[in-house]
Amino acid sequence: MPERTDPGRDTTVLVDLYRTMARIVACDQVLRDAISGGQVALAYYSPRGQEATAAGFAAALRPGDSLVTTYRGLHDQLARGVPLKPLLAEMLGRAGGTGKGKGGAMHIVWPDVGLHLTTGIVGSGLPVAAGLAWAAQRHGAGQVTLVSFGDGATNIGAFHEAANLAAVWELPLILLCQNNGYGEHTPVAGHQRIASVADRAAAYAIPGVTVDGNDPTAVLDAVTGAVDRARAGGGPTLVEAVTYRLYGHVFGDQMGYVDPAELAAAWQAEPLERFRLRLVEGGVLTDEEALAIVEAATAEVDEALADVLTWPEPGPEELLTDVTGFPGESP
Ligand SMILES: Cc1ncc(C[n+]2csc(CCOP(=O)(O)OP(=O)(O)O)c2C)c(N)n1
Ligand SMILES: [Mg+2]
Repeated sequence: MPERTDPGRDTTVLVDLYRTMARIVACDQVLRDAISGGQVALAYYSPRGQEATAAGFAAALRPGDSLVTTYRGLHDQLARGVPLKPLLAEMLGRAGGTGKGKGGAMHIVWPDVGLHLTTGIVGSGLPVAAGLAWAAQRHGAGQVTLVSFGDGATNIGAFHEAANLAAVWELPLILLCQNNGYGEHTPVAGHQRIASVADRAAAYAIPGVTVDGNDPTAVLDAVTGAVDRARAGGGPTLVEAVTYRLYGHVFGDQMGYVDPAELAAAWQAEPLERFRLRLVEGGVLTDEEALAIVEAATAEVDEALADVLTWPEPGPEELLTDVTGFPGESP
């Protein structure tokens, strides 16, 4: 048995991180296959490559904490524990979805696990997250809010307003930037001049840390530090998880604007296989155990998708329910 490469780390935590990442990768694969095969149709923003970041931050949160994420949020939602079938059903517009199939993939909400907002408007989740953090601060039960967003979102005014207010009011907010190298088709160096997103924290006199977003334990440790600080009343932290968007911006993106050598290097270092090797070489998992985790994840997602595809779409009676602002509708 080789020497453990993660001495002092709870093996259960490591295996859970791997299981979470494997589930995200399986779900992403099954969905992309289903889109390619014409079984489903949706605008899909793959989080593949960013699974370690989601697994890491989710392991640092506890029940009662809040999460706000984006259209590229499947990994965040799965890691936080949104149930798979209602999640897939919402993405595919089925009545059994998290929003009765009326929100779609960009609007996943599941309050049971504290997921209060998924939004397609870049940067707009940040002020809402600051509001959730303010509510938690007033409530006084030690809950924190984590808001997940991209590198491009840090150029949006709403990011700066939220960071400033969170800093001034010392809100229990973790600003988690998943820096995946691009905003749509623009590399980071083409949309901001600073060397690192974490440098933005200095403008608000809050801590800013940069971590390897492809290493789940590095993310877990960094976010745990930020969460502890927030729970103790120390205010917000900006955590920049440096990662990579392996399938481009949206499904069908040919990625012609990406240097092929850069993409090949990113695939060479992709997070799931990198973590698997670390766990196997470190004696935490055998090859067979790691494979069994991946196979179980794929089987679970295959079954879930097949089932959800038989679920009905919302009927016309749903058109005017849960909707506000229609003329003639009673308040
Ligand atoms: C306010 C706003 N402006 C522009 C867009 C179009 N848009 C959609 S995704 C995106 C890129 C955002 O990049 P980033 O924040 O890095 O997130 P990523 O897609 O890389 O996860 C843009 C500009 C939008 N949805 N909302
Ligand atoms: Mg980005």
